[in-house]
Amino acid sequence: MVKLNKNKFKQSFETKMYSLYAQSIKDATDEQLLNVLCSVIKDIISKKWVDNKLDSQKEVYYFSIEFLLGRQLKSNLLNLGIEDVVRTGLKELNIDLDSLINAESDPALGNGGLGRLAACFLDSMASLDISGHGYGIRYKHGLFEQKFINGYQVEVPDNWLTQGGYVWETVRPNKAIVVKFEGNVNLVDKNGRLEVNHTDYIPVMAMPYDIPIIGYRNNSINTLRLFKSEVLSRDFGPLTIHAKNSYGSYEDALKYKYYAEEISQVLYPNDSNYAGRLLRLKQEYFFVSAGIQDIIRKYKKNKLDIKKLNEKVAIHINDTHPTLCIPELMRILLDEEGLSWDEAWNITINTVSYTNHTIMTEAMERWPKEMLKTLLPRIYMIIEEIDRRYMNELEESKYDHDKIYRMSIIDNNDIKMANLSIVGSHSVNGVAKLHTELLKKEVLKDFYDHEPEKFNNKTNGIAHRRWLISSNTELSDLITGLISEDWKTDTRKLKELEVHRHDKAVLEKIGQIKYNNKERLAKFIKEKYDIDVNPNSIFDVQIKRLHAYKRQLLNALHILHLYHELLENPNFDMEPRTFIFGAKAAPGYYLAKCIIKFINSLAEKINNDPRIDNKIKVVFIENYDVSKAELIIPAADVSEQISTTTKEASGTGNMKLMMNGAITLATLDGANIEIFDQVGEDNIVIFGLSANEVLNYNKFGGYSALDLYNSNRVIKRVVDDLVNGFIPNMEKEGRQIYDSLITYNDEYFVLRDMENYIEAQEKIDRLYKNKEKWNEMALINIANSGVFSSDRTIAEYAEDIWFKGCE
Ligand code: NBG
Repeated sequence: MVKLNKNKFKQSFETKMYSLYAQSIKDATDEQLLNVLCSVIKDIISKKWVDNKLDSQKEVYYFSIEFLLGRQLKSNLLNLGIEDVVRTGLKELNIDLDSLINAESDPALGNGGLGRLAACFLDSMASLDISGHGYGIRYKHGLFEQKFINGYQVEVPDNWLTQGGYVWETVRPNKAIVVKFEGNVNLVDKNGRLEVNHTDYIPVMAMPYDIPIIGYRNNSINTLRLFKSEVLSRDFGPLTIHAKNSYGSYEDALKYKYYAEEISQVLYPNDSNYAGRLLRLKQEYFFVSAGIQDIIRKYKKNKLDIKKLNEKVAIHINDTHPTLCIPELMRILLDEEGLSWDEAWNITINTVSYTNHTIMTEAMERWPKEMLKTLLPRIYMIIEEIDRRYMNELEESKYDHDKIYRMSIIDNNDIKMANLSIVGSHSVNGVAKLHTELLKKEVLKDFYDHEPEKFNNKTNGIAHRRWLISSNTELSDLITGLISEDWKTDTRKLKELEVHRHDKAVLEKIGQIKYNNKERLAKFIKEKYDIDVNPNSIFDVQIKRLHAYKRQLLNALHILHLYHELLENPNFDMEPRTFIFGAKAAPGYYLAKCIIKFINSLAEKINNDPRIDNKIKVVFIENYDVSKAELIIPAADVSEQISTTTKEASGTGNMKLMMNGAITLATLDGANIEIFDQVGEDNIVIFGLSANEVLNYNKFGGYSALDLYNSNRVIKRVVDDLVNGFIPNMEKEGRQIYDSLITYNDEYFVLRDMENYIEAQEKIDRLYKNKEKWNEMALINIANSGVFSSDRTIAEYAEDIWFKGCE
């Protein structure tokens, strides 16, 4: 906890305003005020940030191609424990802290769960006093900004660096690193030692931008280091001599500039299939090479023995995007440190660990051999050698040919990154129990059978500081009032709330807080979209990326069904509902974009139909991002987690919503199963196919969407509406969705789960009618959400993976 004197703070603020902008506070814009405030806070923490760097404990480096940070000001103030002083200090200077909080840009350097998880992990590592740092890319443009025009998603470039920089970052030119692409590699025998000559390569400079990651009231500050790609500066002198053509002509120089700067231009708006090919591969090697070189440089500066690297350093790869960490570390140990293959390999395996985040085959990265060979000639050689040795090992195990081929790292065409990750690391984990079981028994079965000890589960978690303490202050304060402050550092203590489950006053208070949060969201919706929503209606929320397997379509078809019921019978008994969606579709994912258009058209029709007396409202929140999530989640009554069973590796939105007292409506998929285990069947609503049923359909077939359509009146009615003009302005999109369901026998079994889902929704309706009972369910959910704090997850990673065997 930092001590901050109010008057001193005010003084520093004023002085900083003059030194940065040479003007007085009263003439400053919000952006300038924000900059000044962040700069004052950076001054306060700067010494600790440096001190922390001299830490002697083992260091963890978390490599991730995405970090979806969200705004930092509020959470930094919370973690430092100075929000109150800053708020009052600013007030005395006539400045409103909340306006500054909202003026901060929301760095969207990630697509969804995977990137947000990385951000929660950074928060937890700092808060648990683990010296754990992130490496990633400082994309000039993060995830696109989503706009709806006539109900269609339109993508606009994200410009989070509007003022030329980000308020929390510090650039460190003295720590810049050169990353080499392309060129020729020659191996020369130098007195029995192999010397590697890499010539004619293209050097790109990785410029580090550091963001402080502040632990919760523990004086610990870690670093997220993001690299920006730049041309090599003259200061690196001799290296340019090796560079291709030395970029003599003006035209060549421009080409080179483009080549270098393009790498960190834009985040790929896709988390489930790999796109952008060559440029994406460049991005991956760029940040991996810079990060690994950085680690080794720091390690050697401390005069430590390179052969003991794994005792002091843990490298974690977040999905396969940073898998090149493995051959890159090998390259440095072999070519630069002169270790033997076996020594280098041992160190590498013992240093690196890997998390898998999906079983969707389309998301399993593969790189064409030729592409990788041309772009990264030395790395390719090393991967070839890893593969050759691994194949020899497998041959000895007498596995059959097919199995060996499946397990190979390089096949006829491609390099399989998941295989390389498994072979080159000492730990492989899934992100929820079911997901890990599926990895072991299905997707990665060959590897599990071969080396079962490598595999383990680490169920995801969320930073409860951001997702409860900071974004739902009223609820957080109520909890503290009931069970004391200890839950903030040990979320298992939330369980103590359960003694209040029959306390009417407490339940009422929970209901009241939910209502207040709903009112706040309703106000936002009114201001933004001019839609009136009733805070007394059920706020039914589905917020996540738009993907067929997540089945926003199932939700939408159910809304359509309810609408029909109301039209047929105006006295149809139902609690008023507000269906809230937030989702971006990858720009090239046509079906997902059709579903967005469908939901928007449906919303347009329903919201403007006086016949249903405002019983249903549908709101699609534009440009869903971390800040919107912080507004929506505290206001949710129902949390829609309705993916096709087996497809959602874990989910983390499900945990955030539960922790804020929403009731989960779910299939038994991903971490929903663990939520079910925590709260028990009375406090969650479950429906749909089981994992085995889905696996059986996948293996043996037998699913017919057409049969369901023909035999079920309710299904037929809503499916027909996709193409019969009932919902205007979506002819093409409706047809596309119809085909995906019927013509192509939908692989996500939307129609198969439809009836069951309708029943589950009816149950929600019944449950909500009894407010006291509903609030009790909310309380049970909050009380049992403690295990989903990312502090628990990170403690497990630390104990079982990163610090295993350390004293
Ligand atoms: C996502 C899964 C989610 C999971 C997050 C974080 C990818 C590739 N995977 O279910 O779909 O919660 O990872 O683990 O983005």
